[in-house]
Amino acid sequence: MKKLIILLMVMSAMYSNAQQAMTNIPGRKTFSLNGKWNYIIDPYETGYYDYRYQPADQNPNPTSGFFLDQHQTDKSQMLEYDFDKCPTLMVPGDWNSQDDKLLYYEGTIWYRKLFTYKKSAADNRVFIHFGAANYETDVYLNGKKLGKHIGGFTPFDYEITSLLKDENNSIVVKVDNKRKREAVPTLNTDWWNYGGITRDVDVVEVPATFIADYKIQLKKGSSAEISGMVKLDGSQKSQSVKIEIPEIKQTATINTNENGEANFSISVKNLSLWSPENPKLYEITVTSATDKVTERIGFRTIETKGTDILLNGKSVFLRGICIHEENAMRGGRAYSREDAQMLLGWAKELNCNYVRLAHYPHNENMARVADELGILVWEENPVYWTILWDNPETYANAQQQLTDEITRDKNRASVIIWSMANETPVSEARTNFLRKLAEHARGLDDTRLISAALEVHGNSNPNDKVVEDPFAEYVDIVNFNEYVGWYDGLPEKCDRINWVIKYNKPVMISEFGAGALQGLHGDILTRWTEEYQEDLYKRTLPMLSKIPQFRGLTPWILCDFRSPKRMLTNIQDGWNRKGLIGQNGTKKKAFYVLQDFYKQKELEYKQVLKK
Ligand code: GCB
Repeated sequence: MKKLIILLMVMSAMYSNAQQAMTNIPGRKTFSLNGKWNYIIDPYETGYYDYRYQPADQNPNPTSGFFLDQHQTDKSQMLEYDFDKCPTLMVPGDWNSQDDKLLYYEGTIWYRKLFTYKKSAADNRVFIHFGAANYETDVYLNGKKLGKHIGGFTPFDYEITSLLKDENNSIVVKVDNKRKREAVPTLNTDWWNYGGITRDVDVVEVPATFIADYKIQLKKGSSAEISGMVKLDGSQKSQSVKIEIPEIKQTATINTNENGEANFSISVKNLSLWSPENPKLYEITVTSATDKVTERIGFRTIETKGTDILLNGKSVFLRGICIHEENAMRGGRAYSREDAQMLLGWAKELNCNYVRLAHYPHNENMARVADELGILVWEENPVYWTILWDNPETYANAQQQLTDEITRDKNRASVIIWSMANETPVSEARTNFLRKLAEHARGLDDTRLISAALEVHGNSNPNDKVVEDPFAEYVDIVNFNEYVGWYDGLPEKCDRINWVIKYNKPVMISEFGAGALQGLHGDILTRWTEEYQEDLYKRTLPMLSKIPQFRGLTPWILCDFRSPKRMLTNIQDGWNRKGLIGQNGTKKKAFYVLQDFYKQKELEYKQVLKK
């Protein structure tokens, strides 16, 4: 066992020789490296391996490798690349939607950006922070390797204080989005494998000892005590740190230990609790002798009791929708505040109080905008379908991605559920893998709920639908995906379904849906028409309402999204058409069916709140 733990520690270190990314980047002094970066498409990884296929960056004195960003200095020198002459890609942004020839590209691309940055104080420290890059990223500054990061959807940063020059710094980033069997996610997904530096890149300047991380949340089970921790990074680890909530005149003063860490607790009275009806955020400041950060944080409680989900102590029905991290209008990965406002704005229009961010951690703007708009959020680890359950490296990778997601978003009131996985096939190895992940998540954050999108099975009665996945024992909310009427019969089958779900837990439906090409019309039995999809929604909602523990749903999905698995000509053309909103932003008929259902549920909830 001990050996296994050491192995896992070594492996998770491998996945992140970037240190744990610092929290609250928007609250710090940053200099954006977004914009145009020169790029080289390198399918053979010529810029990385020499002709004997040895990695150039493993050589202590490398003479070749694109990361050196060389220029010819005398005529004897032979160079076969020149970043200065290369075209550019926009960062943030996936490469697939920026150049036709990259639409299907899976492999390595080198990015290079030149920048000048002057520190504002001599002993300050400087980091480079990436919101995310998909999937494997090697980062170099001025020819020196900063590290490698694995995982396409989580932030990472590297300290660059000692490598930074007064001017003309060259940052070179090798991004490789080749799919791999042992990776998380694995080879097979129903979404586009967008490559590139898909999120913001910032230079971040902090004091020599800085506030690297903090958790400030209501203590589990309490609405009168805010508790959490603060963590400093730097040489002056033992300091007095103040956590203040000026609006309610509350302060805690604590002393960090020799590791720079301290826990705290503040009693609070008459806190205005965050909820979709009242998305109240308080300004919080954390001040040490050397650093100060500010952030707006909301406070709410979330728990389950029997078959109910209690938000601030009252039973809530989660009116949700699934969302992929794509801007349907522009095509390609979503990344900005504006993208988040558009997607979550549509969810609001549907009368949602909740969204499922599928199938991987979305960019940080989503949870921040959800905090402001009052939308509850499910965040998901990219453990999807059939990953290698028995491979310790795969486990370490999944655990690292989950850790980074929780680290980033643990102060968001909107986030109420950490999801471990989507539609994974039942086996002992799978259940052990997910159970360990769930225990890990609870260890990092006991204030939120754990779930996973499970599958539904049949029995000898053709109309019975059974939920019996053994992982359901370990979750707080049982969620499952079902496609009666699409992959399973015609919509009229919904009228005959019996549910066999024996858990004394809240039950939610994490997916159902049908494909429809926006603008294609016909009768309700003609697949791909808006009428078929509309009829499926009309029959599914009463079918689900028969489940006694039914406490919410997230139909699949808000918008059509790109998927290389969807090849039906003139209908799919590389898009999964289960969106309630089409590729051009136009709503399909089913949108309004769900909107009406949610309006009714919202009215019922307002009655609950009055009690
Ligand atoms: C599912 C998956 C989702 C797919 C969807 C579909 O069950 O969880 O990733 O995109 O079905 O459209 O088939």
